[in-house]
Amino acid sequence: MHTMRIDVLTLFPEMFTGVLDSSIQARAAESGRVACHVHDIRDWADNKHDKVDDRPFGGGPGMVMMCQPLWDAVKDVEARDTATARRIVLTPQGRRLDQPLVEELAGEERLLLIAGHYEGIDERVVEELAPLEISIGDFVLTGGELPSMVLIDAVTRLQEGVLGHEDSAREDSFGLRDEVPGRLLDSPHYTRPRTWRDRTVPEVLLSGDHKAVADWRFSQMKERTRTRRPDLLTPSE
Ligand code: 9D3
Repeated sequence: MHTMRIDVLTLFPEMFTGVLDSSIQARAAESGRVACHVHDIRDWADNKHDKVDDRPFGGGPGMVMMCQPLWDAVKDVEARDTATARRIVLTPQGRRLDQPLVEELAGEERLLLIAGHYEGIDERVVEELAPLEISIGDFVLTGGELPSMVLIDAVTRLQEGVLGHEDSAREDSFGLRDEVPGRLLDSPHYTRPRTWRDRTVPEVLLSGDHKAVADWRFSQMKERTRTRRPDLLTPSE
């Protein structure tokens, strides 16, 4: 049995408690498939005030994360396990996270996630670490902590034995289907009662005809993708 090790370096480790204790992460930890370790970069500050950030050269608002604490933290934490870590910095300047990238990272033995905060990280330590830089989308957050948790959640659910039924990881709304290029959104879902506020469940779902149900769902997937996310049907590369 394999275990994926994830180390997170952050200035706000308390943000991760709760998220890592709940649902999928807790099950992954219990099953031994994923081991998550969160570290406070401040523990590696070598100055008497535990300073980890400073004012930007050239002026401007905000603070910049200093090279030394982060570099020392990476070196120490990496040495805690013999497996080589895939280094990742969560940054607005990074490659956009999508399911193919999640699947690639889910196959790694070990990840080292670095959550930036404040205006950013001193570029020299980023260059020295040569990490994969990842963004979760074109909107402004206050730091890389939530993006780190998003990435942890996405890769954890792909580890074998983490989900209840093995199919749901691969067969979800972004699962690959043939016939249509790219990926498809999910079809609508219904449960009891059969009528609610005069709204009835589509007849085909009550028919017991599994082929008809599968055909209906697939046509719904294609139609909803066409109207809501036509970009998914147009491979851009
Ligand atoms: C308003 C501050 N901006 C100055 C023009 C730059 C900026 C610095 C730091 C914007 C955001 C952040 C903090 N965000 C992240 O570290 C981050 C992030 C994000 O904001 N959106 C999507 N993905 C990510 S991954 C890391």
